Amino acid sequence: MTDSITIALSKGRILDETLPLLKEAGIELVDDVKKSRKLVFPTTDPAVRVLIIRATDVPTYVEYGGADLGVTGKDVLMEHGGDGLYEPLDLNISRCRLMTAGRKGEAPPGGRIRVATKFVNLARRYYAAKGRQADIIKLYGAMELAPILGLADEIVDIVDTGNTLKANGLEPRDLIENISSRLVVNRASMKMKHGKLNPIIEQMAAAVERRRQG
Ligand code: PRT
Ligand code: MG
Repeated sequence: MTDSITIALSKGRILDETLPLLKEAGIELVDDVKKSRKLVFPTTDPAVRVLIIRATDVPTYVEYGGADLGVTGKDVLMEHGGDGLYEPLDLNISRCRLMTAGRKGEAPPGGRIRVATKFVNLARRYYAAKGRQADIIKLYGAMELAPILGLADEIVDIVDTGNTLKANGLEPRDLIENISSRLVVNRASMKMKHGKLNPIIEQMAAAVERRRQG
């Protein structure tokens, strides 16, 4: 079906900001996602359906063609590696910073450093690029606990207001990357379904631009 489109959206905080952008591109979900347990949603465009999945699964679905388009955070894309994906549009939503953080008032250790994070690939690349020897410890959540309990010297995590770090006796150290959500496109779909995808991408870009103008 070269003219039907599947869009993979991240559930959670990105979703609320993504749906209005899609609506401005003429794609509106028929059901109330908040009240439904469905994973696949029809839209007002019979040729377009939407998957609502974990943010970390979005690049995988788009890479393997399970979805033609996807929306997820730049942090997730950096961790995934971006293989097989085009990234044509910065949606300028769900902005935050990817940072290192450690115990308040303490300098990072001089030699080998222990780092807890869910972004293991990204962290490995980051410390290697800085010439630091790092042991990366994979956690799936509550990274802020690790330095306090002596599990790690540093964490790599998302920071927005900084309140979560502060509430756990930590402080931000280095900025790794400014993060926002991105539109990603499967490479084969970009060629095969260009006629259907291009207007969606252009209309989403226009919606982002209108917001930038305020
Ligand atoms: O929760 P789940 O494991 O299913 O997935 P997820 O955690 O990836 O989803 P979600 O919805 O929590 O976040 C999805 C995306 O939102 C991330 O990949 C980022 O691109 C983006 N984003 C924007 C954020 C934040 N802001 C944010 N503040 N993601 C997480 N946070 C968390 C952060 O992890 C930390 O615990 O908020 C806390 C820090 O906030 P402050 O304001 O206290 O600094
Ligand atoms: Mg979360």
